[in-house]
Amino acid sequence: MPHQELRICIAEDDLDAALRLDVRRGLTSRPKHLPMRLHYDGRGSALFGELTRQPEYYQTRSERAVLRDRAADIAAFGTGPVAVVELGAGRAEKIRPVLDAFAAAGRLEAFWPFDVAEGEVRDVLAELAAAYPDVRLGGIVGDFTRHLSQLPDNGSARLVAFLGGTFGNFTGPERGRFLQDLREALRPGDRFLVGADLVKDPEVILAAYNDAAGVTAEFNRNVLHVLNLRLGADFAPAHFEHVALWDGGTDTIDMRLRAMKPMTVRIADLDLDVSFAVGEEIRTGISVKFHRGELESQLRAAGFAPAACWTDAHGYMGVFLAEAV
Ligand code: AVJ
Repeated sequence: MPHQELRICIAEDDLDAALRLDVRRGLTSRPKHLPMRLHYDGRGSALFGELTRQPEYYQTRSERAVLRDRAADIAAFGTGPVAVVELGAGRAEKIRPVLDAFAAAGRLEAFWPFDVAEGEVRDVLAELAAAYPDVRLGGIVGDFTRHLSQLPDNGSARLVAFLGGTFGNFTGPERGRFLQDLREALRPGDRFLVGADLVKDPEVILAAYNDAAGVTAEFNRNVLHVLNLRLGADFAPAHFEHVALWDGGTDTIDMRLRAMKPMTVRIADLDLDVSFAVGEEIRTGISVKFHRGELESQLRAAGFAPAACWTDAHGYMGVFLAEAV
C-alpha cells in the first residue's frame, strides 16, 4: 500500500480559538450571527444526514444523480494521470463515482480528502486504502477558506472537487476570495468541479429549508447545543424558532433563529452574557442559488474557462466543470 501523507494545517487549539472568536464577535454584533460551519458537530452531521433523506431536501439526491450519471463524462476531460482533491470531503461519498470513473480509465493517480475534521480524514484514508490499493492517498486537515495553498502538487494534473452545495454558503465577497485563492493554487490545465444549487420555484426551495418533519429546524437549533457543549453556554434551544427566508432579490435562503421570549444567555467560557429581546434573531447562515450563466461568468472572472455543466432531470442541481486558464 503506497505511503499515505497527512498534512495537518489546522490544530484542535486553532479550531477552539476560531470558535471562541466567531461566537464572541457574532453574538456581540447587530444583527447577531453565527457561521453555518459551527452546526456540524457529530449531532449536527447526523441531523444533516437525516435532512438529506427528507422528501423536500432535493439537493443531495439531485447532485448524487448527476455525479452517478456523468462520472464517465467528467473523467473524459483531459488525458494522463490525475490527482483528485475533494474540499469538505467528509466521508468522501459524494466524489466516489468520479474516482471510480478515473480509476476505470486508468487515470486515477492520487486522491486527497480535504476536511477540517482530522478524525474524518483519517477514517476516510483507511477506508479508501482498501477500495483503491494502487492509488496514492493523502489527506489535508484544513480550512478551505485558508489552506488552499496546501493543495498537493506532484506535477500531475489536478481535479479539485467542491460538492454538496457548500459553495452556496459563501457570501459574494467570500466566494470571490475563494475562487481567487483556488485559481492561485492551481496551474493552467488543472480543473475545478463544483456542485451548485440552481434557482428554481421559490416554493420548492423554501420547502427544502422548512421540511415538514422539522429536521432543518433541529439542525439549525443544533448550533446552540454546540455552544452549550463547547463553551459552557446555557441556551434553551427550544426557546428559539427556526426561520428560513427566501430573498428573491439575491436568490438566497437566509436562515435564522428567532428568540420566542426575552432572555439572557450566559456563555461561561467567554465570561459573556448575551441578551435577547423577544423576536430578536441570530443569522445562522445563507444558501445562495445560482443561474448557470452567472456562475460561469464568476468562474471566468476568477481565471477559469467553463468546460461543462450537467444537471439532474429536474434541473435542480448543477455540476460545473471548469479549467484553470
Ligand atoms: C450542505 C451547506 C449545502 O446550504 O443547503 C441544509 C446546509 N442548511 N439546510 C445547504 C443546510 C440547512 C446545506 N449545505
